[in-house]
Amino acid sequence: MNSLTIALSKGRIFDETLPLLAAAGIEPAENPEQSRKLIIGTNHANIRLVIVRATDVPTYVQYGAADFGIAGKDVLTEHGGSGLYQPLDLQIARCRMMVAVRKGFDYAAASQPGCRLRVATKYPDIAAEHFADKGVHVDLIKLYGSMELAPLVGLSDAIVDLVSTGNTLKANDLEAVEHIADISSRLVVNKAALKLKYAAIQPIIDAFARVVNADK
Ligand code: PRT
Ligand code: MG
Repeated sequence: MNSLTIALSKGRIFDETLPLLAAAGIEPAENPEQSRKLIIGTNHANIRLVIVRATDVPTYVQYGAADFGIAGKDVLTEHGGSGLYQPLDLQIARCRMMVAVRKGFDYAAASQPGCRLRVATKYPDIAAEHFADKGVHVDLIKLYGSMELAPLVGLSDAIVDLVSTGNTLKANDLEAVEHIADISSRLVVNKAALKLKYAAIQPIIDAFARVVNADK
C-alpha cells in the first residue's frame, strides 16, 4: 500500500477541507488547532497530514515532501505552480483579490496610465501584473500580513489584498476600488507522485470532485 502525505494549512482551508476528506473516507486523528503536532495521522495507517503555512503548501508538494495539498489560487499564482498538477478547483475558501484605498482617496485620478502609485501587498507578482496591464507605474512594498494598516499610516497609497466579507476593510476605513480576480482553493498534486501513486491518489481526487460537482 502506497503511503500518502497531504499538505494542509490550519484555519479556513483545514476546516473547509474536512468534508472533502470525509467524502474520501479520510478522518484526521486530531484537530491541528488543538494540537501542536505538525504531522497528524488519519484513520488510514498509510495516510498522514502535514500542517504547514498556507504559502508553503505549493513548496512542500513541488518537492514531493507531500504528495498533494490544498492551496489558494492567490498562493499558487505567486508560487508559479512549477512541478504541480492543479486538477481541481475545490471552490472552498472563496474570496476576491482587490485593490483597496483609504476612504476618500481619489483612486481614479491616482491610477491613470502614466501615474505612479505606492502599493503594499503580500502578492507582488499579482499586483505587478495588474498594474502593468493598466499602464500604471507602481512601487511595490512587500508585506507579510495586516496589509490594511499600510495606507492608514502612510506606508502606501493602496493595497492589494484578499477580501471576503469586507468587514476588515470597513473596520479600517478602507474601500475596495478594483477587482483583480476571484480566488478559491485548488487541489495541487506532485507530478511524479500522480504517476507513481496513481492508484492511491486518483480515487481521492475523484471523491473530492464528486463533492464539488454535487454543490453546483
Ligand atoms: O495566516 P497566515 O499568515 O499563516 O497565512 P494566510 O493568511 O495565508 O492563511 P489563511 O489561513 O488566513 O488563508 C489561507 C487561504 O484562504 C488564502 O491563501 C486564501 O486563498 C483564502 N482566503 C479566503 C483568505 C480569505 N478568504 C481572507 N479573507 N485569506 C485571507 N483573508 C484575509 C485577508 O487577507 C484580509 O486580511 O482576511 C481579511 C479580510 O477578510 P474579510 O472577511 O474581513 O473581508
Ligand atoms: Mg491569515
